[in-house]
Amino acid sequence: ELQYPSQLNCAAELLDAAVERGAGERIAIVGEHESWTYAQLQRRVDRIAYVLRADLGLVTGNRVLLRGANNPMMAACLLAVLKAGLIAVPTMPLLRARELTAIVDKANVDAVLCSATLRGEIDAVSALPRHVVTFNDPDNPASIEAMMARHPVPFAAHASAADDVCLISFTSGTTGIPKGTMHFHRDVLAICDCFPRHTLQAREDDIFIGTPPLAFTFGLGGLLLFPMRVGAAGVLLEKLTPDTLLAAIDKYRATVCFTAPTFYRQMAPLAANYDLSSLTRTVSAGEALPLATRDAWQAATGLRMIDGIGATELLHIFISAAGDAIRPGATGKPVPGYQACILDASGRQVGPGVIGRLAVKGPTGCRYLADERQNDYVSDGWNLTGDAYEMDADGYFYYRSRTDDMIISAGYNIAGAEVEDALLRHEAVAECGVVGRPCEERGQVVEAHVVLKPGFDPSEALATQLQDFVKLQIAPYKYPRSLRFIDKLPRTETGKLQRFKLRVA
Ligand code: 3UK
Repeated sequence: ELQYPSQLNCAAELLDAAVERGAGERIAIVGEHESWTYAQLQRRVDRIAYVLRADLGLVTGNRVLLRGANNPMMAACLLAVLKAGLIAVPTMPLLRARELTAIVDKANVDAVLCSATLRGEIDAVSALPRHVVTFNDPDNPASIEAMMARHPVPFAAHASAADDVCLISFTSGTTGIPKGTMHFHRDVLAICDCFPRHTLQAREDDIFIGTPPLAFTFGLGGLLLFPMRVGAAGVLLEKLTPDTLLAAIDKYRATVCFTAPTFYRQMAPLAANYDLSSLTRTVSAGEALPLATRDAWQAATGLRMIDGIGATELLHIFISAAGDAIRPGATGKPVPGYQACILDASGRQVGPGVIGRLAVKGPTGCRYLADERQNDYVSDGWNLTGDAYEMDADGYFYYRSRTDDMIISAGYNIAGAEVEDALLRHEAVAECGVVGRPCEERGQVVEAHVVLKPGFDPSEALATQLQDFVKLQIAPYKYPRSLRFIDKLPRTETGKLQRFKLRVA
């Protein structure tokens, strides 16, 4: 059981506590153009907190929309919002005015802090709040940087309650309207005290790196909160590609990497071109990790991938395994602090070997902001993530599919992920997505959308070869009766395959 005092400000706990513990001169954040020690970060955060309170006149509980790529000022603004007792509403850099308008409206945003380069889309938002201020904009006299310079340090952290909301995180939403999820100050600390402590065993000398945006809780935890909790460093980089991430791991001697399975899949064949000897833990989340990808990454780097399932609703990873506890094919076991079980359609717990709905309970949980879907996600204190999972006799959890993506063909239940894994083992396949397409005769037919590696061209013969290849590896009834070649898979900004787009493609 995690215990926190009833009065708690998570930013003070992460930042001021680190400095008090003597981490002041250690590097907290590394950016493309600068790196800041904990003491430097603290001074910036304090000055920004004054700007928010004194210059913008924001009061406790006001909501501040944040918009920026992964860089040190974005991190400082986020921490300042929390430290000042305001509520952070981070938004994904690629969102357009229409989506931002929905968020401004739904979250009742009182102020916008926006990186100068992303200002354009904000100006197109209808019904903007009174304050829109830019950062990473030092030459502008109205920027945060200009206002900061006029304020002293220290800023005394706002005395928040442990269960005051401090973060509203919007789901990436593969379908439908984005949902805002509310999290407390104690939730922010709870995620730091679960996965990184028990599974990663994060240490002060770790250097965290990766791709997920800070506006995605995967990145917020992995690149900012987790390193700060132990006095380690987080590397924040904009616009990463598989090659530039590998180069950055090499350059900064990173020890812990966070990214999605696709990125590892693309990095594996390039890994030999870099010195990755500093890396000791690599975390894959956001989507199912195919065994083929786990194997390719391990063959290329010698590292056993740490798979972990997380969700915006639960803030971060709640099932995972590292080191000798890794069981290939399984996501892992509940992270200490969390419980998980599998439920059947009527909500009864099922035993090992039966596929059902994953249910999770722990120190964090789903609180939708004004959304009637709350009761679909939380039932009897258990969070229903919408994933079909299976447990084994040793308590390991195996991902099968999203509950609404299970393919039912001629009476058989088929998990698309299993077919994808089989296809990914073929030398010609770079990426693939397998979905159920409606069909008179079978209800649904298994359909594969395949992106080929450079040097391979689409043909009838190759399609047949891929179909036969699948039949050799898994039960033949699961093979994709329909197979299409495409140039690129549709993905969300968080790297998730948008299966609904494939079904109508
Ligand atoms: C899927 C996985 C299989 C799963 C997230 C780490 O992805 C995150 O949050 P989202 O709200 O999506 C949640 C859904 O994504 N998923 C995530 N990880 C895995 N499926 N294996 C995995 N390892 O459907 C889940 O319900 O975007 C991930 C940390 C924080 C996060 N917010």
